[in-house]
Amino acid sequence: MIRSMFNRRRVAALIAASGAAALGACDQIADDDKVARAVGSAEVLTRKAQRLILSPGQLAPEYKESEISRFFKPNGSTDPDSDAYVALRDAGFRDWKLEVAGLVEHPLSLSLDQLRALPSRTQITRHDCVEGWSCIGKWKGAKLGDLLARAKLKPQAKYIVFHCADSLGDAGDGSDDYYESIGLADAFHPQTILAYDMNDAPLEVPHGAPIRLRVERHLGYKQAKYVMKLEAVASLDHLHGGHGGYWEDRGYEWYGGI
Ligand SMILES: Nc1nc2c(c(=O)[nH]1)N[C@H]1C(S)=C(S)[C@@H](COP(=O)(O)O)O[C@H]1N2
Ligand SMILES: [Mo]
Repeated sequence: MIRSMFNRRRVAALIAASGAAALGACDQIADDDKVARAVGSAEVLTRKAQRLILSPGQLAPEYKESEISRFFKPNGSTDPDSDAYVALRDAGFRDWKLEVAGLVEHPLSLSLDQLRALPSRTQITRHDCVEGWSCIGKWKGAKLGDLLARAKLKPQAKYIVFHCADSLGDAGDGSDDYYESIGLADAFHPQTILAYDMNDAPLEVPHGAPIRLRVERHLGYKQAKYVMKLEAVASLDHLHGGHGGYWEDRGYEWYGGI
């Protein structure tokens, strides 16, 4: 029963998931109607079903160099226009710092060079957007678990929040700023990285420069771009709409697992 629920959602969200066929370019994998139904599916059951089938440390599939998409579709924000971001970008992110704050013993402020000096991981994975396309890309970045171990989470910390430099509307009051969040199992998962390289080159602006999250067992909207600040929190209730992410506040599941 649980297995069939799991399969139904998986099939609806990711028509091509089991095939793992080589994708030369971004492939259309699901039509909008199926995606809409998947987004409305029972999140709690999905999460339980996934736990039964996937062990907590299970890796997302990784691909060969030859399977990397020739074109990786940029989506959502592709060119943040806030004065602060534009100034950082125009200076080649020399003055950019990642803040690590909230429920940590040692708040950090790390330059790109310092982030590059941390333990890293490189992985070729498939990005699945709920809009119905997938692309395969190669990512290199700092292992989030190692970084959090340095900052040392306080015992009350339950979630890591990713605050981004962009907003998707023009409210101008911060209410449409992009943000995301993950639980600690995902934060310490070996494939969870703050990626600064994509396909062996520094991450470009359309894909989230200078760093973006890769949390590989999750859908595209969890892969926060333009990450400026990490915040360890005990609850998501007080942030923006209270559902743990920009799209979650607009109806998507918090646990965008695949
Ligand atoms: N900061 C930020 N992160 C974001 C988004 C965004 O609009 N802003 N869009 C999300 C969505 S829906 C997808 S599919 C991916 C797109 O990543 P890409 O531009 O590298 O393809 O980024 C995700 N992360
Ligand atoms: Mo997406």
